[in-house]
Amino acid sequence: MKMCASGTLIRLNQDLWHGCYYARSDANDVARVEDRTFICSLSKDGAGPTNNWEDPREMRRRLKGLFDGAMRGRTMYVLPFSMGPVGSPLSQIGVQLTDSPYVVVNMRIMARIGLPVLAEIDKDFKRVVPCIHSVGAPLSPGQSDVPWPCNREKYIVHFPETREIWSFGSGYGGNALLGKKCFALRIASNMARDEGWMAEHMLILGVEDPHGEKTYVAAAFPSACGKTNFSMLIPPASFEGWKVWTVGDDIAWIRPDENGRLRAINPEAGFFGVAPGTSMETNPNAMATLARNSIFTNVALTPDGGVWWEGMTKEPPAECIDWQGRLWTPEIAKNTGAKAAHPNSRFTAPASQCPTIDPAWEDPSGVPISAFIFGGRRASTMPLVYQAFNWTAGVYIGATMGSEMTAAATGTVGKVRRDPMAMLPFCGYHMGDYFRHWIKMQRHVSETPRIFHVNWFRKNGDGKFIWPGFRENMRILKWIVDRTRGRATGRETSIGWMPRYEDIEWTGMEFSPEQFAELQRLDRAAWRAEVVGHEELFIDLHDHLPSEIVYERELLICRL
Ligand code: TSX
Ligand code: MN
Repeated sequence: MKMCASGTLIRLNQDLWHGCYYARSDANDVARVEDRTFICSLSKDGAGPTNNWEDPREMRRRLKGLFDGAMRGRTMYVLPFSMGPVGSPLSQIGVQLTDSPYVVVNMRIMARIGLPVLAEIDKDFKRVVPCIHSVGAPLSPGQSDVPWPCNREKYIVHFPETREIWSFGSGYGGNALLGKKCFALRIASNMARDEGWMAEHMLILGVEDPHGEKTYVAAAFPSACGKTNFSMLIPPASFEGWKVWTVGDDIAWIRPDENGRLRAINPEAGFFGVAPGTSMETNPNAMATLARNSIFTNVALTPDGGVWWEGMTKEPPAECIDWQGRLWTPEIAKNTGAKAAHPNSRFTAPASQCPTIDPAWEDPSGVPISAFIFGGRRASTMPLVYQAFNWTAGVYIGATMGSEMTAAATGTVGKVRRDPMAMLPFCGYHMGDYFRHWIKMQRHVSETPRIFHVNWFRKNGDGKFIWPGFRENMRILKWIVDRTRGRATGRETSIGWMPRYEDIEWTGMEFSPEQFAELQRLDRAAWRAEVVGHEELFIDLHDHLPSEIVYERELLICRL
Protein backbone atom coordinates (compact mmCIF):
# COMPACT_ATOMS: atom_id res chain seq x y z
CA MET A 1 0.00 0.00 0.00
CA LYS A 2 1.30 3.39 -1.13
CA MET A 3 0.54 5.26 2.09
CA CYS A 4 2.49 2.75 4.16
CA ALA A 5 5.46 3.04 1.81
CA SER A 6 5.41 6.83 2.12
CA GLY A 7 5.26 6.55 5.93
CA THR A 8 1.90 8.31 6.25
CA LEU A 9 0.22 5.17 7.55
CA ILE A 10 1.51 2.30 9.66
CA ARG A 11 -0.31 -1.00 9.27
CA LEU A 12 -1.24 -2.27 12.73
CA ASN A 13 -0.91 -5.91 13.83
CA GLN A 14 -3.74 -7.39 11.76
CA ASP A 15 -4.33 -10.29 14.19
CA LEU A 16 -5.17 -7.79 16.95
CA TRP A 17 -6.45 -4.85 14.91
CA HIS A 18 -7.99 -6.20 11.72
CA GLY A 19 -8.11 -3.64 8.92
CA CYS A 20 -6.63 -0.91 11.14
CA TYR A 21 -4.00 1.71 10.36
CA TYR A 22 -2.08 4.29 12.35
CA ALA A 23 -1.07 7.85 11.47
CA ARG A 24 1.06 10.42 13.25
CA SER A 25 0.46 14.03 12.29
CA ASP A 26 2.91 16.89 12.18
CA ALA A 27 3.21 18.23 15.75
CA ASN A 28 1.79 21.58 14.56
CA ASP A 29 -1.25 20.07 12.86
CA VAL A 30 -3.20 18.40 15.66
CA ALA A 31 -6.53 20.22 15.93
CA ARG A 32 -9.03 22.56 14.31
CA VAL A 33 -7.66 26.08 13.84
CA GLU A 34 -10.47 28.42 14.87
CA ASP A 35 -8.40 31.59 14.43
CA ARG A 36 -7.69 30.51 10.83
CA THR A 37 -11.36 29.69 10.08
CA PHE A 38 -13.22 32.28 8.00
CA ILE A 39 -16.82 32.92 7.03
CA CYS A 40 -16.59 35.06 3.90
CA SER A 41 -20.16 36.26 3.50
CA LEU A 42 -20.87 39.29 1.33
CA SER A 43 -21.47 41.39 4.44
CA LYS A 44 -19.42 41.30 7.64
CA ASP A 45 -22.65 41.68 9.57
CA GLY A 46 -23.93 38.41 8.10
CA ALA A 47 -21.06 36.46 9.69
CA GLY A 48 -21.54 38.12 13.07
CA PRO A 49 -19.05 38.90 15.83
CA THR A 50 -18.35 35.26 16.73
CA ASN A 51 -16.87 34.40 13.32
CA ASN A 52 -13.72 35.62 11.54
CA TRP A 53 -14.74 37.51 8.45
CA GLU A 54 -12.86 38.59 5.33
CA ASP A 55 -14.16 40.27 2.21
CA PRO A 56 -14.94 37.40 -0.20
CA ARG A 57 -13.22 39.12 -3.16
CA GLU A 58 -10.08 39.75 -1.14
CA MET A 59 -10.12 36.20 0.22
CA ARG A 60 -10.58 34.73 -3.27
CA ARG A 61 -7.55 36.69 -4.44
CA ARG A 62 -5.49 35.34 -1.55
CA LEU A 63 -6.68 31.75 -2.04
CA LYS A 64 -5.88 31.94 -5.74
CA GLY A 65 -2.30 32.75 -4.83
CA LEU A 66 -2.09 30.05 -2.18
CA PHE A 67 -3.57 27.32 -4.38
CA ASP A 68 -1.49 28.25 -7.45
CA GLY A 69 0.83 25.22 -7.74
CA ALA A 70 -0.03 24.04 -4.22
CA MET A 71 -0.57 20.43 -5.33
CA ARG A 72 2.49 20.26 -7.62
CA GLY A 73 4.12 16.84 -7.50
CA ARG A 74 1.17 15.21 -5.74
CA THR A 75 -1.82 13.19 -6.87
CA MET A 76 -5.09 15.08 -6.82
CA TYR A 77 -8.06 12.96 -5.77
CA VAL A 78 -11.65 13.75 -6.75
CA LEU A 79 -14.10 12.62 -4.09
CA PRO A 80 -17.82 12.80 -4.77
CA PHE A 81 -19.52 12.39 -1.38
CA SER A 82 -23.00 12.33 0.09
CA MET A 83 -23.69 13.67 3.56
CA GLY A 84 -26.55 11.44 4.65
CA PRO A 85 -27.79 8.24 2.97
CA VAL A 86 -27.38 8.42 -0.82
CA GLY A 87 -30.66 9.58 -2.33
CA SER A 88 -32.33 10.70 0.91
CA PRO A 89 -34.29 13.95 0.54
CA LEU A 90 -32.49 15.11 3.69
CA SER A 91 -29.01 14.43 2.24
CA GLN A 92 -26.65 16.83 0.49
CA ILE A 93 -23.88 16.22 -1.99
CA GLY A 94 -20.36 17.60 -2.23
CA VAL A 95 -17.28 17.01 -4.31
CA GLN A 96 -13.93 17.37 -2.56
CA LEU A 97 -10.69 17.81 -4.43
CA THR A 98 -7.71 16.92 -2.25
CA ASP A 99 -4.01 16.19 -2.53
CA SER A 100 -4.04 14.16 0.70
CA PRO A 101 -4.50 10.37 0.52
CA TYR A 102 -4.97 10.42 4.33
CA VAL A 103 -8.05 12.57 3.76
CA VAL A 104 -9.32 10.13 1.13
CA VAL A 105 -9.14 7.08 3.41
CA ASN A 106 -10.78 8.98 6.28
CA MET A 107 -13.54 10.35 4.04
CA ARG A 108 -14.23 6.77 2.93
CA ILE A 109 -15.23 6.04 6.53
CA MET A 110 -16.88 9.36 7.45
CA ALA A 111 -19.02 9.91 4.34
CA ARG A 112 -20.67 7.92 1.55
CA ILE A 113 -18.39 8.29 -1.47
CA GLY A 114 -17.90 6.95 -4.96
CA LEU A 115 -20.03 5.75 -7.88
CA PRO A 116 -23.50 5.81 -6.24
CA VAL A 117 -22.85 9.45 -5.43
CA LEU A 118 -21.79 10.19 -9.02
CA ALA A 119 -25.05 8.59 -10.18
CA GLU A 120 -26.92 10.82 -7.75
CA ILE A 121 -25.13 13.91 -9.13
CA ASP A 122 -26.15 12.86 -12.66
CA LYS A 123 -29.82 12.96 -11.62
CA ASP A 124 -29.28 16.69 -11.29
CA PHE A 125 -31.80 17.21 -8.47
CA LYS A 126 -29.37 18.72 -6.05
CA ARG A 127 -26.73 21.35 -6.17
CA VAL A 128 -23.22 20.09 -5.46
CA VAL A 129 -21.09 21.89 -2.87
CA PRO A 130 -17.57 22.31 -4.24
CA CYS A 131 -14.85 21.66 -1.65
CA ILE A 132 -11.18 22.16 -2.42
CA HIS A 133 -8.41 21.05 -0.10
CA SER A 134 -4.64 21.13 -0.28
CA VAL A 135 -2.08 20.39 2.40
CA GLY A 136 -0.10 23.22 0.80
CA ALA A 137 3.16 21.32 0.45
CA PRO A 138 4.11 21.04 -3.24
CA LEU A 139 6.93 18.67 -4.19
CA SER A 140 9.64 19.61 -6.66
CA PRO A 141 10.93 16.87 -9.00
CA GLY A 142 13.05 14.46 -6.96
CA GLN A 143 12.11 16.02 -3.62
CA SER A 144 11.30 13.37 -1.02
CA ASP A 145 8.01 13.60 0.84
CA VAL A 146 7.40 13.68 4.59
CA PRO A 147 4.88 11.39 6.39
CA TRP A 148 2.52 14.29 7.18
CA PRO A 149 2.83 17.17 4.72
CA CYS A 150 1.20 20.45 5.75
CA ASN A 151 1.82 24.20 5.71
CA ARG A 152 2.49 26.53 8.66
CA GLU A 153 -0.02 28.94 7.12
CA LYS A 154 -3.57 27.59 7.34
CA TYR A 155 -6.87 28.78 5.88
CA ILE A 156 -10.26 27.15 6.46
CA VAL A 157 -12.58 29.28 4.34
CA HIS A 158 -16.34 29.19 3.74
CA PHE A 159 -18.28 31.19 1.19
CA PRO A 160 -21.88 30.90 2.46
CA GLU A 161 -23.66 32.55 -0.46
CA THR A 162 -21.98 30.46 -3.17
CA ARG A 163 -21.80 27.40 -0.86
CA GLU A 164 -18.08 26.76 -1.33
CA ILE A 165 -15.34 25.48 0.96
CA TRP A 166 -11.62 26.15 0.50
CA SER A 167 -9.16 24.54 2.92
CA PHE A 168 -5.40 25.10 2.79
CA GLY A 169 -2.41 24.00 4.84
CA SER A 170 -3.80 21.36 7.23
CA GLY A 171 -4.36 17.62 6.89
CA TYR A 172 -6.18 17.20 10.20
CA GLY A 173 -9.76 16.15 10.88
CA GLY A 174 -12.14 19.06 10.98
CA ASN A 175 -9.78 21.19 8.85
CA ALA A 176 -9.46 18.65 6.04
CA LEU A 177 -12.41 16.23 6.07
CA LEU A 178 -14.56 18.94 4.55
CA GLY A 179 -17.87 17.06 4.71
CA LYS A 180 -17.89 17.24 8.50
CA LYS A 181 -17.61 20.60 10.30
CA CYS A 182 -17.16 22.77 7.17
CA PHE A 183 -20.07 21.36 5.14
CA ALA A 184 -22.40 19.56 7.57
CA LEU A 185 -22.35 22.45 10.05
CA ARG A 186 -21.02 25.78 8.68
CA ILE A 187 -22.36 25.62 5.10
CA ALA A 188 -25.39 23.48 6.03
CA SER A 189 -26.43 25.93 8.77
CA ASN A 190 -26.71 28.55 6.02
CA MET A 191 -28.72 26.20 3.77
CA ALA A 192 -30.93 25.25 6.73
CA ARG A 193 -31.65 28.87 7.65
CA ASP A 194 -32.60 29.67 4.04
CA GLU A 195 -34.66 26.50 3.52
CA GLY A 196 -36.40 26.08 6.91
CA TRP A 197 -34.47 23.19 8.45
CA MET A 198 -31.76 22.76 11.10
CA ALA A 199 -28.09 21.71 10.92
CA GLU A 200 -27.05 21.03 14.49
CA HIS A 201 -24.01 19.89 16.47
CA MET A 202 -26.01 17.09 18.09
CA LEU A 203 -25.90 13.39 18.77
CA ILE A 204 -29.06 11.40 18.00
CA LEU A 205 -30.15 8.40 20.05
CA GLY A 206 -33.25 6.25 20.32
CA VAL A 207 -34.59 4.95 23.65
CA GLU A 208 -36.50 1.67 23.40
CA ASP A 209 -38.65 0.71 26.40
CA PRO A 210 -39.57 -2.89 27.38
CA HIS A 211 -42.73 -2.69 25.21
CA GLY A 212 -40.64 -1.83 22.15
CA GLU A 213 -41.79 1.78 22.06
CA LYS A 214 -39.04 3.96 20.61
CA THR A 215 -38.37 7.61 21.44
CA TYR A 216 -35.65 9.58 19.68
CA VAL A 217 -33.83 12.52 21.21
CA ALA A 218 -31.08 14.81 19.93
CA ALA A 219 -28.54 16.35 22.30
CA ALA A 220 -26.02 19.19 22.06
CA PHE A 221 -23.02 19.33 24.41
CA PRO A 222 -19.80 21.33 24.14
CA SER A 223 -16.57 19.36 23.75
CA ALA A 224 -15.31 17.16 26.63
CA CYS A 225 -18.80 16.38 27.96
CA GLY A 226 -18.90 12.80 26.68
CA LYS A 227 -21.21 13.23 23.69
CA THR A 228 -20.00 10.05 22.00
CA ASN A 229 -20.31 8.13 25.30
CA PHE A 230 -23.90 9.36 25.79
CA SER A 231 -24.87 8.43 22.23
CA MET A 232 -23.75 4.83 22.93
CA LEU A 233 -25.11 4.55 26.47
CA ILE A 234 -25.76 1.09 27.93
CA PRO A 235 -28.58 1.13 30.51
CA PRO A 236 -27.87 -0.22 34.02
CA ALA A 237 -28.57 -3.93 34.59
CA SER A 238 -31.74 -3.06 36.54
CA PHE A 239 -33.26 -1.49 33.39
CA GLU A 240 -34.38 -4.82 31.98
CA GLY A 241 -35.79 -4.57 28.48
CA TRP A 242 -34.57 -1.00 27.95
CA LYS A 243 -32.16 -0.27 25.14
CA VAL A 244 -30.43 2.79 23.77
CA TRP A 245 -29.80 2.86 20.03
CA THR A 246 -27.21 5.09 18.35
CA VAL A 247 -28.10 7.13 15.25
CA GLY A 248 -25.18 9.58 15.38
CA ASP A 249 -22.61 11.04 17.76
CA ASP A 250 -21.86 14.50 16.38
CA ILE A 251 -24.15 16.08 13.78
CA ALA A 252 -27.90 16.08 13.15
CA TRP A 253 -29.77 17.44 10.12
CA ILE A 254 -33.35 18.00 11.13
CA ARG A 255 -36.34 18.88 8.95
CA PRO A 256 -40.13 19.05 9.44
CA ASP A 257 -41.95 16.32 7.48
CA GLU A 258 -45.36 16.68 5.76
CA ASN A 259 -47.09 16.10 9.12
CA GLY A 260 -45.06 18.80 10.84
CA ARG A 261 -42.90 16.35 12.80
CA LEU A 262 -39.20 17.01 13.03
CA ARG A 263 -37.18 14.23 11.42
CA ALA A 264 -33.43 13.84 11.77
CA ILE A 265 -30.64 12.11 9.90
CA ASN A 266 -27.01 11.68 10.85
CA PRO A 267 -25.22 13.11 7.80
CA GLU A 268 -22.07 11.14 8.66
CA ALA A 269 -21.18 7.49 8.09
CA GLY A 270 -18.53 7.14 10.80
CA PHE A 271 -17.29 8.36 14.14
CA PHE A 272 -14.27 10.68 14.36
CA GLY A 273 -13.93 10.37 18.11
CA VAL A 274 -11.47 11.59 20.74
CA ALA A 275 -9.49 8.50 21.80
CA PRO A 276 -8.18 9.39 25.31
CA GLY A 277 -10.68 8.37 27.98
CA THR A 278 -12.40 5.83 25.72
CA SER A 279 -12.32 2.40 27.39
CA MET A 280 -14.33 -0.74 28.08
CA GLU A 281 -15.52 0.98 31.27
CA THR A 282 -16.54 4.36 29.79
CA ASN A 283 -17.76 3.20 26.36
CA PRO A 284 -17.65 -0.49 25.42
CA ASN A 285 -19.71 0.19 22.27
CA ALA A 286 -17.09 2.61 20.97
CA MET A 287 -14.37 0.07 21.77
CA ALA A 288 -16.22 -2.59 19.75
CA THR A 289 -16.74 -0.12 16.89
CA LEU A 290 -13.08 0.88 16.60
CA ALA A 291 -11.71 -2.68 16.97
CA ARG A 292 -11.50 -3.16 13.19
CA ASN A 293 -11.39 -1.24 9.89
CA SER A 294 -10.41 1.95 11.73
CA ILE A 295 -7.77 4.64 11.45
CA PHE A 296 -5.99 5.96 14.54
CA THR A 297 -4.32 9.36 14.52
CA ASN A 298 -1.86 10.62 17.15
CA VAL A 299 -2.44 7.84 19.67
CA ALA A 300 0.51 5.72 20.93
CA LEU A 301 1.90 2.62 19.23
CA THR A 302 2.55 -0.47 21.39
CA PRO A 303 5.45 -2.94 20.82
CA ASP A 304 3.01 -5.64 19.62
CA GLY A 305 1.76 -3.42 16.80
CA GLY A 306 -1.35 -2.19 18.58
CA VAL A 307 -2.50 1.19 19.81
CA TRP A 308 -2.92 2.69 23.26
CA TRP A 309 -4.09 5.97 24.77
CA GLU A 310 -4.48 7.42 28.24
CA GLY A 311 -7.56 5.96 29.90
CA MET A 312 -7.85 2.96 27.54
CA THR A 313 -6.71 0.48 30.22
CA LYS A 314 -6.16 0.77 33.97
CA GLU A 315 -2.56 -0.39 33.55
CA PRO A 316 -0.50 1.48 30.97
CA PRO A 317 1.77 -0.60 28.73
CA ALA A 318 5.33 -1.01 30.04
CA GLU A 319 6.50 0.99 27.05
CA CYS A 320 5.22 2.39 23.79
CA ILE A 321 6.05 4.92 21.07
CA ASP A 322 4.23 8.16 21.72
CA TRP A 323 2.31 10.30 19.19
CA GLN A 324 5.52 12.11 18.28
CA GLY A 325 7.45 8.89 17.65
CA ARG A 326 9.42 8.98 20.89
CA LEU A 327 9.83 6.28 23.51
CA TRP A 328 7.21 6.57 26.28
CA THR A 329 7.12 4.69 29.58
CA PRO A 330 4.99 5.24 32.72
CA GLU A 331 8.26 6.29 34.40
CA ILE A 332 8.98 8.96 31.77
CA ALA A 333 5.36 10.14 32.05
CA LYS A 334 5.70 10.46 35.82
CA ASN A 335 8.88 12.54 35.52
CA THR A 336 8.03 14.74 32.53
CA GLY A 337 4.22 14.65 32.34
CA ALA A 338 4.52 13.49 28.73
CA LYS A 339 1.36 12.00 27.24
CA ALA A 340 1.58 8.85 25.13
CA ALA A 341 -1.40 9.94 23.02
CA HIS A 342 -2.12 13.55 22.09
CA PRO A 343 -5.17 14.78 24.10
CA ASN A 344 -6.94 15.40 20.77
CA SER A 345 -5.90 12.06 19.24
CA ARG A 346 -8.66 10.35 17.26
CA PHE A 347 -10.18 7.15 15.97
CA THR A 348 -12.00 7.09 12.63
CA ALA A 349 -14.43 4.16 12.74
CA PRO A 350 -17.40 3.03 10.59
CA ALA A 351 -20.74 3.72 12.31
CA SER A 352 -22.11 0.46 10.87
CA GLN A 353 -19.79 -1.44 13.24
CA CYS A 354 -21.35 0.06 16.37
CA PRO A 355 -23.17 -2.73 18.30
CA THR A 356 -25.97 -0.29 19.17
CA ILE A 357 -26.33 1.29 15.73
CA ASP A 358 -30.03 1.99 15.24
CA PRO A 359 -31.82 -0.19 12.65
CA ALA A 360 -33.20 3.08 11.20
CA TRP A 361 -29.89 4.98 11.18
CA GLU A 362 -29.85 5.03 7.37
CA ASP A 363 -33.61 5.51 6.95
CA PRO A 364 -33.82 8.10 4.14
CA SER A 365 -36.78 9.81 5.84
CA GLY A 366 -34.90 10.17 9.14
CA VAL A 367 -36.06 9.43 12.68
CA PRO A 368 -38.74 11.48 14.53
CA ILE A 369 -37.26 13.73 17.23
CA SER A 370 -39.30 14.04 20.46
CA ALA A 371 -36.84 15.97 22.64
CA PHE A 372 -33.76 18.16 22.52
CA ILE A 373 -31.23 17.98 25.34
CA PHE A 374 -28.69 20.73 26.04
CA GLY A 375 -25.89 20.30 28.51
CA GLY A 376 -22.56 21.48 29.76
CA ARG A 377 -19.80 20.74 32.20
CA ARG A 378 -20.70 22.80 35.24
CA ALA A 379 -19.26 22.27 38.74
CA SER A 380 -22.00 24.38 40.32
CA THR A 381 -25.27 26.22 39.65
CA MET A 382 -26.71 23.85 37.02
CA PRO A 383 -28.89 21.03 38.36
CA LEU A 384 -28.65 17.47 37.06
CA VAL A 385 -31.76 17.96 34.92
CA TYR A 386 -34.59 20.38 34.27
CA GLN A 387 -37.15 20.88 31.53
CA ALA A 388 -37.86 24.17 29.80
CA PHE A 389 -41.37 25.63 30.26
CA ASN A 390 -41.87 25.88 26.49
CA TRP A 391 -40.06 26.10 23.14
CA THR A 392 -38.85 29.71 23.46
CA ALA A 393 -37.68 29.17 27.04
CA GLY A 394 -35.84 26.11 25.75
CA VAL A 395 -34.16 28.11 22.99
CA TYR A 396 -33.03 30.53 25.72
CA ILE A 397 -31.53 27.62 27.67
CA GLY A 398 -29.67 26.43 24.56
CA ALA A 399 -28.55 29.95 23.72
CA THR A 400 -27.02 30.46 27.17
CA MET A 401 -25.45 27.04 27.72
CA GLY A 402 -21.78 26.65 28.40
CA SER A 403 -19.00 24.64 29.95
CA GLU A 404 -16.44 25.43 32.60
CA MET A 405 -12.86 25.57 31.45
CA THR A 406 -10.64 22.73 32.51
CA ALA A 407 -7.43 24.31 31.20
CA ALA A 408 -5.44 24.85 34.39
CA ALA A 409 -2.52 26.22 32.35
CA THR A 410 -4.43 29.28 31.15
CA GLY A 411 -5.55 30.10 34.69
CA THR A 412 -9.18 30.16 33.64
CA VAL A 413 -10.43 27.19 35.64
CA GLY A 414 -14.01 27.70 36.74
CA LYS A 415 -14.88 30.36 34.18
CA VAL A 416 -17.93 29.47 32.11
CA ARG A 417 -17.29 29.54 28.40
CA ARG A 418 -20.63 30.16 26.68
CA ASP A 419 -21.19 27.90 23.69
CA PRO A 420 -24.74 28.41 22.39
CA MET A 421 -26.21 25.06 21.26
CA ALA A 422 -22.53 23.90 21.09
CA MET A 423 -22.47 25.81 17.78
CA LEU A 424 -20.15 28.73 18.56
CA PRO A 425 -17.32 27.47 16.31
CA PHE A 426 -19.72 25.94 13.77
CA CYS A 427 -22.53 28.38 13.01
CA GLY A 428 -21.85 29.77 9.53
CA TYR A 429 -23.72 33.03 10.11
CA HIS A 430 -24.68 35.54 12.83
CA MET A 431 -25.43 33.83 16.17
CA GLY A 432 -28.33 36.24 16.83
CA ASP A 433 -29.94 35.26 13.53
CA TYR A 434 -29.36 31.62 14.44
CA PHE A 435 -31.37 32.07 17.68
CA ARG A 436 -34.15 33.69 15.62
CA HIS A 437 -34.14 30.73 13.24
CA TRP A 438 -34.52 28.34 16.21
CA ILE A 439 -37.44 30.38 17.60
CA LYS A 440 -39.10 30.52 14.18
CA MET A 441 -38.88 26.76 13.66
CA GLN A 442 -41.87 26.45 16.02
CA ARG A 443 -44.09 27.74 13.20
CA HIS A 444 -43.04 24.90 10.89
CA VAL A 445 -43.86 22.04 13.27
CA SER A 446 -47.15 20.70 14.58
CA GLU A 447 -45.65 19.74 17.92
CA THR A 448 -42.32 21.08 19.13
CA PRO A 449 -39.88 18.68 20.74
CA ARG A 450 -39.63 19.18 24.51
CA ILE A 451 -36.37 20.83 25.60
CA PHE A 452 -34.21 19.75 28.56
CA HIS A 453 -30.92 20.77 30.17
CA VAL A 454 -28.61 18.27 31.88
CA ASN A 455 -25.37 18.55 33.84
CA TRP A 456 -23.54 15.32 34.73
CA PHE A 457 -20.65 17.25 36.29
CA ARG A 458 -21.92 19.07 39.41
CA LYS A 459 -19.48 18.85 42.33
CA ASN A 460 -19.95 18.92 46.10
CA GLY A 461 -18.04 21.02 48.65
CA ASP A 462 -15.16 18.53 48.57
CA GLY A 463 -14.74 18.93 44.83
CA LYS A 464 -16.12 15.43 44.11
CA PHE A 465 -18.63 14.65 41.37
CA ILE A 466 -22.03 14.15 43.01
CA TRP A 467 -23.53 12.14 40.14
CA PRO A 468 -21.91 8.85 39.01
CA GLY A 469 -22.83 9.57 35.38
CA PHE A 470 -22.24 7.14 32.51
CA ARG A 471 -24.87 4.38 32.41
CA GLU A 472 -26.71 5.85 35.41
CA ASN A 473 -27.63 8.73 33.07
CA MET A 474 -30.26 6.30 31.75
CA ARG A 475 -32.38 7.18 34.82
CA ILE A 476 -32.43 10.81 33.69
CA LEU A 477 -33.01 9.83 30.08
CA LYS A 478 -36.02 7.77 31.21
CA TRP A 479 -37.54 10.80 32.97
CA ILE A 480 -36.93 12.86 29.82
CA VAL A 481 -38.65 10.24 27.65
CA ASP A 482 -41.54 9.89 30.12
CA ARG A 483 -41.98 13.67 30.26
CA THR A 484 -42.13 13.95 26.47
CA ARG A 485 -44.69 11.13 26.45
CA GLY A 486 -46.74 12.87 29.17
CA ARG A 487 -46.17 10.06 31.68
CA ALA A 488 -43.91 11.63 34.31
CA THR A 489 -44.54 14.40 36.77
CA GLY A 490 -42.26 17.10 38.06
CA ARG A 491 -42.41 20.31 40.03
CA GLU A 492 -42.39 23.85 38.71
CA THR A 493 -39.33 25.88 39.73
CA SER A 494 -38.07 29.30 38.70
CA ILE A 495 -35.92 27.82 35.90
CA GLY A 496 -38.24 25.09 34.64
CA TRP A 497 -39.72 21.69 35.51
CA MET A 498 -37.67 19.46 37.77
CA PRO A 499 -38.14 15.83 38.78
CA ARG A 500 -38.88 15.11 42.42
CA TYR A 501 -36.85 12.30 44.00
CA GLU A 502 -39.75 9.90 43.47
CA ASP A 503 -40.07 10.85 39.79
CA ILE A 504 -36.75 9.10 39.06
CA GLU A 505 -36.31 5.32 38.74
CA TRP A 506 -33.75 4.39 41.45
CA THR A 507 -33.92 0.57 41.37
CA GLY A 508 -30.41 -0.86 41.41
CA MET A 509 -28.71 2.29 42.63
CA GLU A 510 -27.90 3.78 46.01
CA PHE A 511 -28.67 7.47 45.90
CA SER A 512 -30.34 9.25 48.81
CA PRO A 513 -33.01 11.97 48.65
CA GLU A 514 -30.44 14.26 50.33
CA GLN A 515 -27.85 13.63 47.60
CA PHE A 516 -30.50 14.23 44.95
CA ALA A 517 -31.54 17.48 46.66
CA GLU A 518 -27.92 18.63 46.59
CA LEU A 519 -27.72 17.86 42.84
CA GLN A 520 -30.94 19.72 42.06
CA ARG A 521 -30.50 22.63 44.49
CA LEU A 522 -31.13 26.11 43.05
CA ASP A 523 -28.61 28.52 44.53
CA ARG A 524 -30.11 32.02 44.16
CA ALA A 525 -26.76 33.84 44.44
CA ALA A 526 -25.21 31.53 41.83
CA TRP A 527 -28.19 32.05 39.49
CA ARG A 528 -27.90 35.84 39.83
CA ALA A 529 -24.29 35.54 38.64
CA GLU A 530 -25.44 33.11 35.93
CA VAL A 531 -27.89 35.60 34.43
CA VAL A 532 -25.22 38.33 34.46
CA GLY A 533 -23.04 35.85 32.55
CA HIS A 534 -25.78 35.44 29.92
CA GLU A 535 -25.70 39.19 29.38
CA GLU A 536 -21.98 39.07 28.52
CA LEU A 537 -22.70 36.94 25.45
CA PHE A 538 -25.80 38.92 24.48
CA ILE A 539 -23.96 42.27 24.50
CA ASP A 540 -21.89 41.14 21.51
CA LEU A 541 -25.00 39.98 19.64
CA HIS A 542 -27.39 42.74 20.72
CA ASP A 543 -28.23 44.21 17.30
CA HIS A 544 -29.37 40.80 16.01
CA LEU A 545 -30.79 39.41 19.25
CA PRO A 546 -34.44 38.33 18.90
CA SER A 547 -36.75 40.13 21.33
CA GLU A 548 -37.91 36.70 22.58
CA ILE A 549 -34.44 36.11 24.04
CA VAL A 550 -34.52 39.47 25.83
CA TYR A 551 -38.00 38.76 27.21
CA GLU A 552 -37.06 35.26 28.35
CA ARG A 553 -34.17 36.75 30.30
CA GLU A 554 -36.51 39.26 31.93
CA LEU A 555 -38.98 36.51 32.86
CA LEU A 556 -36.16 34.43 34.34
CA ILE A 557 -34.97 37.38 36.42
CA CYS A 558 -38.51 37.99 37.68
CA ARG A 559 -38.94 34.36 38.71
CA LEU A 560 -35.57 34.27 40.44
O1 TSX B 1 -18.89 10.70 29.17
C1 TSX B 1 -19.12 10.96 30.33
N1 TSX B 1 -20.42 10.89 30.81
C2 TSX B 1 -21.53 10.57 29.89
C3 TSX B 1 -21.69 9.14 29.69
C4 TSX B 1 -22.75 8.56 29.13
N2 TSX B 1 -18.08 11.33 31.17
C5 TSX B 1 -16.72 11.47 30.65
C6 TSX B 1 -16.54 12.92 30.27
C7 TSX B 1 -15.32 13.19 29.48
C8 TSX B 1 -15.48 12.92 28.02
C9 TSX B 1 -18.34 11.60 32.48
N3 TSX B 1 -17.52 11.98 33.47
C10 TSX B 1 -19.64 11.50 32.98
C11 TSX B 1 -20.70 11.12 32.14
O2 TSX B 1 -21.84 11.02 32.57
N4 TSX B 1 -19.58 11.84 34.31
C12 TSX B 1 -18.28 12.13 34.57
C13 TSX B 1 -17.76 12.58 35.89
C14 TSX B 1 -17.41 11.38 36.73
C15 TSX B 1 -16.21 10.74 36.58
C16 TSX B 1 -15.93 9.63 37.39
C17 TSX B 1 -16.85 9.21 38.35
C18 TSX B 1 -18.03 9.87 38.47
C19 TSX B 1 -18.32 10.95 37.68
N5 TSX B 1 -16.63 8.14 39.23
C20 TSX B 1 -15.55 7.39 39.43
O3 TSX B 1 -14.55 7.62 38.83
C21 TSX B 1 -15.64 6.28 40.37
MN1 MN C 1 -18.24 17.75 17.41
